[in-house]
Amino acid sequence: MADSPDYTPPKVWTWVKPNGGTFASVNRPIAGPTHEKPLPVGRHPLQLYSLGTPNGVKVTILLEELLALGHAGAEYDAWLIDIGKGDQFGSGFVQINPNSKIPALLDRSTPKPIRVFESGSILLYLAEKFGAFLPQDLTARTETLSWLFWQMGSAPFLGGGFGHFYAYAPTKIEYAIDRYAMEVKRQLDVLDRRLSECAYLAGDEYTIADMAVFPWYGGLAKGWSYGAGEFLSVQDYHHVQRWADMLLARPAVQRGRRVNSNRGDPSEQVRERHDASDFDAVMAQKAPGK
Ligand SMILES: N[C@@H](CCC(=O)N[C@@H](CS)C(=O)NCC(=O)O)C(=O)O
Repeated sequence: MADSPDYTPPKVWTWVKPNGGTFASVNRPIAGPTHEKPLPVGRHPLQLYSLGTPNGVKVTILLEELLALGHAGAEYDAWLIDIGKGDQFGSGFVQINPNSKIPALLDRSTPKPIRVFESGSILLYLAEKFGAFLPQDLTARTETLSWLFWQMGSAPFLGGGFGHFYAYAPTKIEYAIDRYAMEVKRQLDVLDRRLSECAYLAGDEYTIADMAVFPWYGGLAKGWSYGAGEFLSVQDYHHVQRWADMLLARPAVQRGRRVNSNRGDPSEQVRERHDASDFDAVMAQKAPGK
């Protein structure tokens, strides 16, 4: 791979494998499955194929919140898709998400199972299916969807831009890190100003917009993402901090963050979730003397 200062792009780009950096082994310029692999199916109506990344956690937070509200129909099986090992390119997964990215959902409660991909689309689908966390009032509903779509449009600059060049790229490129640090700080300021006006992003009500934004920007504010808390002075975004603490205190958010997690403290990881007791099973392993 050429060093960036001396790099002149060729007339036609060709795929040179590997190009270095984290995820280089799974990245490729073509879509479609790489291997035959049917997906497992559990007993619940909702089958979630995901991983405990910010995009995955959005959905497990919503499912746990729905269950906490008493929506028994939101019971789900959560299967771990290991994107580092290329599970997203298995034939069964690609049938559910042709874009080969987690999360993907299959709703088997309908006469013909419905597939849903793109985390924002999954949040909207579930919120509408259960009539929860999406206000009915047109102004509040529209504000919710505006922040939901804001997240979907903004986070690639945080993850694919800042996170990639700050933490994962094989070389530190000042231009790229500067460009994306500037944008991410601007985004944090957008959130901070909004959250200085109201408790939640859409107003007084906790909605799917908060659930979408929290794993990305709440995580960044709490210093979980890319080891970049100090670099981005995240403690200065006081309203984002207040909001992130409020969400973190919710038991459903705490549970949602643990589902399909394969990183960090093993006793916090609920790699697959098929029943509420799966949380207790992991906690039991953590009990003193065990
Ligand atoms: N816009 C998509 C993005 C999903 C996404 O980027 N997922 C990542 C993990 S957070 C993934 O599956 N990456 C695997 C790959 O790129 O091969 C969504 O919100 O659902």
